[in-house]
Amino acid sequence: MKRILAAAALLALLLGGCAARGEAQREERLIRVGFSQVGSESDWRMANTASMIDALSEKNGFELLFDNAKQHQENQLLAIRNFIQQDVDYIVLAPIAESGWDDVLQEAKAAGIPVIIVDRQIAVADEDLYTSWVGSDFLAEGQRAIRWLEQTVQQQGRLSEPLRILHIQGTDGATAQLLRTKALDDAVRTHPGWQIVARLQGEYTEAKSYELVRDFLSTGEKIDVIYSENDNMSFGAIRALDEAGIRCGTDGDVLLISFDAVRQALELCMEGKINVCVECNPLHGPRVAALIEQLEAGETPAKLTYVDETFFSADILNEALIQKREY
Ligand code: GYE
Repeated sequence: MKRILAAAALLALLLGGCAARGEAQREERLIRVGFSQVGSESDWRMANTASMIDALSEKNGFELLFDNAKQHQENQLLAIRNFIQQDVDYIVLAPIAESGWDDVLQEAKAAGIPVIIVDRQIAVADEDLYTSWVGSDFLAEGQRAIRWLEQTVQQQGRLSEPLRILHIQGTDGATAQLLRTKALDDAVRTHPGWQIVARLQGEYTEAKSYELVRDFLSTGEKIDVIYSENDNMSFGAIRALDEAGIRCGTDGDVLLISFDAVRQALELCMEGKINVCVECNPLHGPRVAALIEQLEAGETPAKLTYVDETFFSADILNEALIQKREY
């Protein structure tokens, strides 16, 4: 009996060993990707994370090591160093801000690991420190918002009248912040009546924006426009405005301009609470997967790839259109 048990155990061990080797072989064929994500500060970011996880899945031939940096650059640096130590095949970085990457990307380069940047851009002395970038044209987004504002105030016959603008900014030094801000600054320079009454550092979150807008409104200062650099900060602003009894949107006293065009913002736009949603597309997962496939095939992908985007206002929105969108 003992001998039979021992033989069975040996067989199980052998079979187990074979299965483990089989799995290892299968896994060896997976492309190992370390992805350092900024955080989970917004609906846009959640949609971006979902898209990356979905595209870089095992069924698509990838093993994804995902790290959420919770909006801290130090965490991103740690994550990248960890990926280097684990000798991944590719590092994908969604950088919180543009600067501060030279050293860690030198280390990735020395380890021979290609780096792909997604969403915001990086400012490095040596452009060879990354292979490719894919994301949005944030300046064009800002300019789209400004064109909408110019046309709207022109239709209202007040293009050359004073316009008091409350500016809610995203994370300092992020490309999306720098360029959406640049578009507004450029416009303020060319419209003598336009004035930025305050700049609030909303960090792309609803909570921060709500607090700052609430405190700002308590000063009693009047505003005509809110230029909010993402939808979640717009949600916070709407809450603060509601509490202060100030109406925004198509029938209100304050024009609300928002960036991203996530589903909840489009609903609010259709209801007339947000005047315009400037689209920012977060669905970069398949784009990053395609870049990796290109590199695997020995091709050289474009250094910079910009995605196509548009904007939405209440007149063109309907429920069917909103439901058809992926985020
Ligand atoms: O607008 C915001 C997110 O970098 C485009 O980051 C991205 C921005 C997006 O948190 O919602």
